Amino acid sequence: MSGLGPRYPTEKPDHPYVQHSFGGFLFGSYNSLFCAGCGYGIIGHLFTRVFEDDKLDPLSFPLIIGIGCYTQLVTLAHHNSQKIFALHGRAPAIATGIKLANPKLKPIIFTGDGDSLGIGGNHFIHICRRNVDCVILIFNNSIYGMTGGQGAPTTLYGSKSTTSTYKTFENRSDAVKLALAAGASYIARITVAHPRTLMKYFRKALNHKGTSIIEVITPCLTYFGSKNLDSLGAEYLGIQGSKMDTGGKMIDWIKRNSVRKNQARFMDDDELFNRYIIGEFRYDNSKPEYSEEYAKIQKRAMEED
Ligand SMILES: Cc1ncc(C[n+]2csc(CCOP(=O)(O)OP(=O)(O)O)c2C)c(N)n1
Ligand code: SF4
Repeated sequence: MSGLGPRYPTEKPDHPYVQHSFGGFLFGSYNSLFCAGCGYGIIGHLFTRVFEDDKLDPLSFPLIIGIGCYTQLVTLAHHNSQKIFALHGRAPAIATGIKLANPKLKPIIFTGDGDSLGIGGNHFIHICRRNVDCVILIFNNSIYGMTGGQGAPTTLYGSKSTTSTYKTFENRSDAVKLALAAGASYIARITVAHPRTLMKYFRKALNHKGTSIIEVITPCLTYFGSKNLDSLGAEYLGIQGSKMDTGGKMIDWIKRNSVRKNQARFMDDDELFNRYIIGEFRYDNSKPEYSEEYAKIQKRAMEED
């Protein structure tokens, strides 16, 4: 949302759901503030598509939105959905409160890699541990987009960012491994270059009781792509890369840099370094859910009185 990159033209939305959103209804158009080529528009489209196709009631799915470029996705959300902007990284605390206050609701969290794994890392761990019934969509663009392209916990080793002009030398956080260790019950990673699978995982998460984590790899061409080469992740091959300064180049790279979980089993650490392993990593519907367990204790306490 830099305002630096080229912008999408103003268009009338052809998507009925979007016409009931802030952007569509109020302005009669959806003039995205994302840079042209940003992956967030794709995610917004797929999100609204699932709601529309499955005729989901937006009232049942409050949106808790972290702080980052993706926050602007709120303008696509249906009028009837409750929308809460969280403090940076604190969306899990709000989702937990909503779930306890009204267990019929299913909170959906929009969060960035910086929001969930940087400043909100602690909250992320504990919502997974508690297995609170909610869906967490982590938009991983490998950078802090909104604040100008600083390195995030997910920035790939050897890549450049505004705060690592030579190279990033830190180890990156892996949202999937973190969620597995912390105890979330449905965990998957996919990219915007795999839209059908993304929708499939999202639907599965909406029907799952417990904490669902879906990490979505998405391009930030303005701050990540334009500083980095598409040979990133294939350094071991020694090839010369070219700058990823368009959405298309970034999506090509994301596709090439993703490895399906089943293929990854046959690859060594060098081959997997800096790559994104995609697929489903856990689906466990036997794990107790936090608000249900809380309700049992509440009932017991009321009976004893
Ligand atoms: C408490 C607090 N600290 C810092 C910030 C500044 N800040 C806003 S967005 C952001 C980075 C967001 O990065 P990410 O979650 O990866 O989302 P993106 O912008 O890349 O979509 C930061 C550091 C803030 N808003 N609040
Ligand atoms: S994530 Fe990057 S490409 Fe997308 S709107 Fe933000 S700065 Fe632009």
